[in-house]
Amino acid sequence: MRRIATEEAFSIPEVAAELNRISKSGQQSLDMRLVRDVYGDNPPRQYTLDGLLDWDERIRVMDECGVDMHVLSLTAPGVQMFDAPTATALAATANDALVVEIAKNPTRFAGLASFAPQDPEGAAKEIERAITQLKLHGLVVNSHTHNEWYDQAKYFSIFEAAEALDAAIYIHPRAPRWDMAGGFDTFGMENALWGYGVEVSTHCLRLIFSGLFDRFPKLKIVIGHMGEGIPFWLWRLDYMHKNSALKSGVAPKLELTPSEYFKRNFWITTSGQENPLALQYSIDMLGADRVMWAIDYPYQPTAPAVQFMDDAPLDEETKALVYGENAARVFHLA
Ligand code: 1DF
Ligand code: MN
Repeated sequence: MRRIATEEAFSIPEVAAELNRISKSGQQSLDMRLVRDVYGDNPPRQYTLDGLLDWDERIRVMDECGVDMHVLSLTAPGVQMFDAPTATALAATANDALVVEIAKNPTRFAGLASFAPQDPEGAAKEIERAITQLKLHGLVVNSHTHNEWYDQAKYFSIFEAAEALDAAIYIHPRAPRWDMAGGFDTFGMENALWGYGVEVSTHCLRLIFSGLFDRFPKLKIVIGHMGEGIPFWLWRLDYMHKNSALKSGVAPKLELTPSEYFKRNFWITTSGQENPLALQYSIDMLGADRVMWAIDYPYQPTAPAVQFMDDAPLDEETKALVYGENAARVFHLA
C-alpha cells in the first residue's frame, strides 16, 4: 500500500529571508508570532526552519517511517505577506526550486505550486506555467491574502485557470484575517490550536455561499485537518442556508445545497487530526474517495501519523484509497 502524504511543508532560503524582513516590520497580522518565532533573528523555533529547509533529513525521516512520497507545498504563510511584485517573483522562485528537488527524487516527491493572489492575473499566468511547463501536481494557497478572501470577482482568474488545468487547490491555513483578531490574539489561539481551522472553514463557506462553484463547477478544493470542522456541520449548514440565509434574501440562490458542493468540489486530508473516530465519520459522510492521508511535516511528527493510519480500523481497500490512491488521482501522480 503506497503511503503518500499530502500536506508536507518546505521552504527555500529566499522566502525565509523575506519573512525575516517581515518579522522586523510593523505589519499587523496574527501570523507575526509564527513569523518572528521561525524566521526572526535568533528564532526560538530555528528547528522548525531547519526542518523546512533540510531535504536530506526529510528523506531520512521518510525512509525511517516507511513514507513513500511527500506532496510538498511552500509552508504558510507562503508569499502572501509580501507586496505584489515580491510575492509574484518569490512564488516563481519557489516553484522552480520545488521542481529541482522533485527532479532529484522523482519517486519520493511531488509538489503543489504557489502563486501570488496579490496579483490575480499574474497568479493565473504562474498557475499556467507551473502546471503545463513545470508539471507540478496542483496548487496551494494559504487562505486570505492581506485580509481578503477569494469570493470577490477580481480573483476569478485564479479559479478559472485552476479549473481549466484540472489543478486542485489546497487551501492551507494561516492565522485569521486581522479584522477577526480580537477573538484569537490570546492563549495561542490564532494558529493550529483553533484560528487556522476557523479561518479556512469560514473562507471555504464564503466560496460556497457566494456561488463560486456554480461558476466553476469542476473546481477541486482540498482542505486539511479532517476538513477544518466542516464535515461535522453539513446538516446544520444545509438547514440554516435554506431556512435562514436564503429565506431572508441575504444570500444568492444556488444550484446545489452547501453539503452537495462540499461533497462534489472538496477533498479533505487527515493532517494533524489523528483521531480514528473523526476519520471514520469523515469517510462515512463524504465517501472513501474524498479523504487523503497527510502528516503536516515538519510540524507534526511522522511516526505517529503513520501509526494512526496503520492502526485505523478500515478495510484494506478503503485504507489504500486514503493512504495514497486518492492522492494519486486528485494530484495526477504517476
Ligand atoms: C503549524 C501547524 C504551522 C500547521 C504550520 O505552518 C502548519 C504550527 C506554518 O503548529 O506551528 O501548516 N498545520 O497545518 O497544522
Ligand atoms: Mn500544515
